[in-house]
Amino acid sequence: MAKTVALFLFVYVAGIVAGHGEYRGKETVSVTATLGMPWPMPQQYSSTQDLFTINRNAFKFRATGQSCDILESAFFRYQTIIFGLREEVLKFHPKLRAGTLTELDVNVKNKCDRYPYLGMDESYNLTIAASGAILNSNSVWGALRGIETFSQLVLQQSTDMFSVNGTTVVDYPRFQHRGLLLDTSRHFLDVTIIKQNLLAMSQSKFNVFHWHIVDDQSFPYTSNNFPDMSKMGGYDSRHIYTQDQIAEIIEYARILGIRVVPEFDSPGHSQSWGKSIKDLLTKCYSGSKPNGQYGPIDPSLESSYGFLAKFFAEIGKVFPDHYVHLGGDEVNFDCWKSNPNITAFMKQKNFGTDYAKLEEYYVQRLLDIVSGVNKGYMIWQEVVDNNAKVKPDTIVEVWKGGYQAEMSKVTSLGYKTLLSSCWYLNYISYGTDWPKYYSCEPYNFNGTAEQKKLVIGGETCMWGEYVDNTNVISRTWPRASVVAERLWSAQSVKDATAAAPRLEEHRCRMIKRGFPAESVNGPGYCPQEYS
Ligand code: CP6
Repeated sequence: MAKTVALFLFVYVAGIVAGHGEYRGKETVSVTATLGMPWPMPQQYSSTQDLFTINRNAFKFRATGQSCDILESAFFRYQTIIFGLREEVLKFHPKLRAGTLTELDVNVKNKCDRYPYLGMDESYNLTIAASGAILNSNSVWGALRGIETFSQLVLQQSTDMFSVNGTTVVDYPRFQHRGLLLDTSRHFLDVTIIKQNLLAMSQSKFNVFHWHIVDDQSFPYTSNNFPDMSKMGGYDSRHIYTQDQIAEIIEYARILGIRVVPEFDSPGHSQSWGKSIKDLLTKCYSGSKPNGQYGPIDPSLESSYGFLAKFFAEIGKVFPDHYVHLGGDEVNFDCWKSNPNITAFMKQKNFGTDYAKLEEYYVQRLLDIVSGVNKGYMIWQEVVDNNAKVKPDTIVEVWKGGYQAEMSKVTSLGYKTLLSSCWYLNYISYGTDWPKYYSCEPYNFNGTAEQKKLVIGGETCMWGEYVDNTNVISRTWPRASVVAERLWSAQSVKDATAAAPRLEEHRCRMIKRGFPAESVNGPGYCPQEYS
């Protein structure tokens, strides 16, 4: 089933990994796609030579266990994804026909949950044999993952005829949190683009959309309690998300089994908040006078916490996921240092000149506010680096370089940990860069088995400084899929040379399904180019 990989690829990829991936024009880099192989690789996967034909006019999905809107909509969606696409006629081998397939029985044991959540059961078993095609799962989430796998195994043979090989799959994710971050502050992203990205995520089995919705540059979140925040903090009146649009995105994600975790980053990265909320940001001083510049949120004023309590009470209601990301990264102390009121506050609190203590004080109060509205929180690593004592169920996201030492430290403190350091998709360079993402292993740090258990997954990040509606999908995909496989598949699935032909098929499949996924393996072509 697997096809050839040009010999040069290995040399080329090895060169890149070794850090000298310069252009050498004479090489023919070409990867031939596999046919009907899944991405990410299931935990156990085997296929036979038996070929079952499927007539698209006769095939249907059938719920033989629990069902609900999530499953019904998956049936509808995949009917189109598998059968409703442009024709692609492949070589057909009628002699190998082992029978016909007219349905996939989807047998969900437990009643559907309304929303996906951290630790949901995504396991499933899929069998395609002469006795029939059956997908078994405990939860509807497992059924979603299994139907996606099934859709990847089906190939088109002629206008109405499709085929699938005899297959046995036993599958479950290695990590329970498999996230992708998009930043809608540096550039606004349209609702349609966010939805398209969510659909792409579901097809690589990602389950968390980390929505870095606001930052210094703009505040596109339309608040019910503080409507001026987007009026004055948004780029303009069209580059904002209404409450209806936010609900639409959360609903679209729910149907795909994807959690939406919003990030409201503070006390740094919050310049746009200050456009509307009076006295929220610290006034920076030159000498004895405010100089018109603003710094992080002012931790010395009670009014700041009054605002935060009201704001996060709303966020707690608008976003159904248990977790909110509270940021806490890259807090610059210079402005705090310049402000005499802050100096007086530091003195009163006995912080000396340790501004990390001031930051810790702020974060502590923010965390108390957010747990007060019954939410769990995620934070960037700096919060822990600055010694803030956070709730035991806090999730710490490691993003800086030298992640091994940080993972050791954070897990030794007993916190659940996410890795993102090595999966920054915003970095781009000439050539094939995905093996670098593929080779990053979350367990690759010094720690006990107990510590390793605290690693609940990771996130790949597409920061928004240099992406907008025109290029975010193509720059994110299929590079993000590489991280999806690291987070879903067995630890032993790590050979980039072996993965390349399957990734090539995955990218071509994305193109066939309408995503402008960029070329990642060098010269070649897809049977169905995007147009
Ligand atoms: N914005 C915020 C960013 C980044 C972070 N936080 C960032 C830092 C370095 C790189 C990319 C993004 N743009 N709020 C760090 C978590 Cl390379």
